[in-house]
Amino acid sequence: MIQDILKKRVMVLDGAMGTMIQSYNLTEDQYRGERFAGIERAVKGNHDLLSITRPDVIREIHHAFLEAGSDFVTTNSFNANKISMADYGMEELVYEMNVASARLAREATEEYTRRTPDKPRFVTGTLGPTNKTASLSPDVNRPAYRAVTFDDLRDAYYEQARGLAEGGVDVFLIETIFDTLNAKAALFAIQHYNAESGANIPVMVSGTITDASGRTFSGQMLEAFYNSMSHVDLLSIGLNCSFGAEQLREPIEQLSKISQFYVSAHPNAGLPDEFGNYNESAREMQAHVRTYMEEGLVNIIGGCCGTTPQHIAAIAEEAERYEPREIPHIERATRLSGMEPLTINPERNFVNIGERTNVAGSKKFARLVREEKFEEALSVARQQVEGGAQVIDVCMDDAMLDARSMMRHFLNLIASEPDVARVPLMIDSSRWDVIEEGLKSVQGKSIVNSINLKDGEERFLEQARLIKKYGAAAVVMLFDEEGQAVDFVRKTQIARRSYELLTQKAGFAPEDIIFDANVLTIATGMEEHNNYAVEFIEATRWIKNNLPHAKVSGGISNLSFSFRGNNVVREAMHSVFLYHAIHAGMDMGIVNPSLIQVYDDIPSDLLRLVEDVVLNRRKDGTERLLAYADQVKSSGKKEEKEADWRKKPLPERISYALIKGITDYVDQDMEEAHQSYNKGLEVIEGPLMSGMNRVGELFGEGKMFLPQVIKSARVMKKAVAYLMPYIEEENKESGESTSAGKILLATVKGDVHDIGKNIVSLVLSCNNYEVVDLGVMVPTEQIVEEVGAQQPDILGLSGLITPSLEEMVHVAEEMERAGHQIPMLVGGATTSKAHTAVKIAPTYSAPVVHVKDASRSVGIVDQLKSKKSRQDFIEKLRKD
Ligand code: THG
Repeated sequence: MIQDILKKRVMVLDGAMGTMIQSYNLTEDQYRGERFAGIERAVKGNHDLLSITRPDVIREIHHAFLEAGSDFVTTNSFNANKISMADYGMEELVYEMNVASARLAREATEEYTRRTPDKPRFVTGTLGPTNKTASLSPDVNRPAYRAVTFDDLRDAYYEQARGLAEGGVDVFLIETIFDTLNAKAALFAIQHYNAESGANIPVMVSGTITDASGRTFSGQMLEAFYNSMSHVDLLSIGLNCSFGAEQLREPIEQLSKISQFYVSAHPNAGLPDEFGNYNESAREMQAHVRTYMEEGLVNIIGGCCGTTPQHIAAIAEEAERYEPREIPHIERATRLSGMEPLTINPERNFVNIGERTNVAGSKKFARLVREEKFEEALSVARQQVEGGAQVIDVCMDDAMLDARSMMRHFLNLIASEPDVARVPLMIDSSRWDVIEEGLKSVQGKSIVNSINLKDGEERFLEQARLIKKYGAAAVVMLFDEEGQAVDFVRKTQIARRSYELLTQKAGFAPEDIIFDANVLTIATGMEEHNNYAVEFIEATRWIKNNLPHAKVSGGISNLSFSFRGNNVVREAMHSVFLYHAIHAGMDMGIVNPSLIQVYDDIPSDLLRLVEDVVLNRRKDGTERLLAYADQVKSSGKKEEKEADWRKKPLPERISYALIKGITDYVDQDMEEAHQSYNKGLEVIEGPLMSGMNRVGELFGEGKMFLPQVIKSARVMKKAVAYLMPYIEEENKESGESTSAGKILLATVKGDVHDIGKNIVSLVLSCNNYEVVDLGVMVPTEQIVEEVGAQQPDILGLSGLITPSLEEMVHVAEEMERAGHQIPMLVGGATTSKAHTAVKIAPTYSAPVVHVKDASRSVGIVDQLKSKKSRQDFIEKLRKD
């Protein structure tokens, strides 16, 4: 029914649940109701609980939005998952909350469907992002650490999906996605629920953009996000929250061009002001939404934060007036992603897959991993990408390693390395459990390497179905129950059989099948090996002509194993082989990208000899090539030339390393800096701070995105760690061994962000302040208590999201009530000078200072601590 309506008109989603609930100003007791009156923890702000304790409020909101013209009513279940509910100790109530929320929405829609039978209404069961992120580490020092795993998320979402479905939702909506891996876990859980229950509830997906770069919080570009989500036949894909309708228009337009699904948008009522309020009026928002409609960008429209029934009524007017978006014709292609999209289609050039991050294929990489030198191991990956790899093959199959946990560890590290993570990954293992571990660790659409028919059809199909469920493409090796296919006939037979099984029985998209036609070693001296390259090339041609949309790949370096040690000959062989295989239709190959020689650059005598061998043109080809090989000395590896940026002056190098997040040269550069600046602290306050300021500027302008900024913070941290012993020594010498003062820092309750706060902590520590960091999500009571116990000189509060503003006011009030008199600093993305002055400062009698960014913290703290300037500073602040 929904599909039918969507063909005819733009459908309307409702508006914000959260900000509507806030307008009721419910008290702690009202949140609790009778049932939870006696519980220990505070639950004010637990909106989802209201479906149980205050169904009247939720019902009223649903009715108001239905009255305004919503086709879809969204359940009050945004945080009703056991990960988010852990904050309130209410994990046990999750299922009940979801059933209750779905029932309330169901009752409301049924009532309105009865009233307006020509306009049936539908229930959208919302699944929020949870409060944890699976793709990023919350700890700058441990980039491979994750606060939540794919399995945790999958189980939590499954429980929620079951509750929503059993309560009667018509559609699932995975929304406000800031981390694609979280959303992939949700999609996995829903696919599982749908298959198991037979319910087949359609799925809407809606991402969110978190900064000026136009990327998701986990760093993905929009098309990359789309590619990561489109393995499921979605009802719609769209964007919500993040911006107002005006700012969301451009990304919606992008999505509208690439999406084969219906497109949805539910923007905020403008951007929040300095007080965290959304002020765009219904009429203003309507005008912006009209520009969507005029160009046919959307099929479903609604509102997010700050939108009221008036906004929805205004939007519904526009929805009625215009035609819906027409789904464009989207070319079939293999669409992969890392943080950036990668499309492989026939028009595209050959795709290089980097082979060096393979413990079985590189002695160096194997040693680095075994010795746990992960920074260097990551540099191998980075060099691959810099050398032109468009995908990276990662293999941890080694008897001495725990391949499974190493796969996870290394992929997690890659995820926090935006220069590497921009490309899709090829997860290479002969063990299924290792592959599955890999699939649970990547937000992008990757390639599984590999599956085959060696153990029969059942296992093959089972693995293929799982790969599809996780959302990946797959390399299919041409093996069957009888073994490896070496000749054209068997290769093509197995390819056809695999293709038919995958497309007809596993529901696999043909463009997600990548055949590996087995590149086998030639010129071994055994006659039966001589035609291997030709068999591969001919099989490639056949596959491309007979199995529509499937791709062909292979491991190129296998070809030349018999010339190990002679890279001149090996490279020439690879380049000749590729030249002919690509002509036959080969799409991609596992190679050492920085060692690919240009076909035209091969000396003509060598070229003829190599071509004789690869194309099997003469019987004595191998002998003749061997004779030639004896003459040329292996040039070994080409000199790795030091990158150009290393030649720049020191401050520029420091700035470059910070912006690019390169840790390789930090120690060396810091040593040099310490020698030329004489004092450790001056290095921090000079070139390091100015580099970090540049990072801040670029982030503000949308030219850097979050994962990159985290890497910069890591470089900063490493630099400071290197300078620390010097600074301590210097402080001893100058007799400044006593601390300059004690600062207590905390990210307030409800907020998990601490990158900025960590930098503040770092800078203050470096300036001889003793910093006590209480961490994130710190409840007000704990902050106030710790101030009493620790007796700090100054308290610093941090927060990134809008609700933190209110929480900070609460902290100030409680500080006042407890009679504390120390100055308070306020910082973080949504905090502002105006909000601090007008909302926080009046509730607290000691100075409250807004700190615009980390670099200002030392100056402000110094002034507050100095007897001389303190009075002037406070005076100026008051005036301001
Ligand atoms: N098909 C698929 N996957 C594959 C292969 C394939 N994965 C592994 C392998 N084959 C492709 N990768 C490599 C990696 C390195 C080398 C060959 C293939 C290689 N290594 C040097 C050697 O052995 O001489 C090692 C040199 C060193 O230690 O530095 O050649 O075919 N689907």
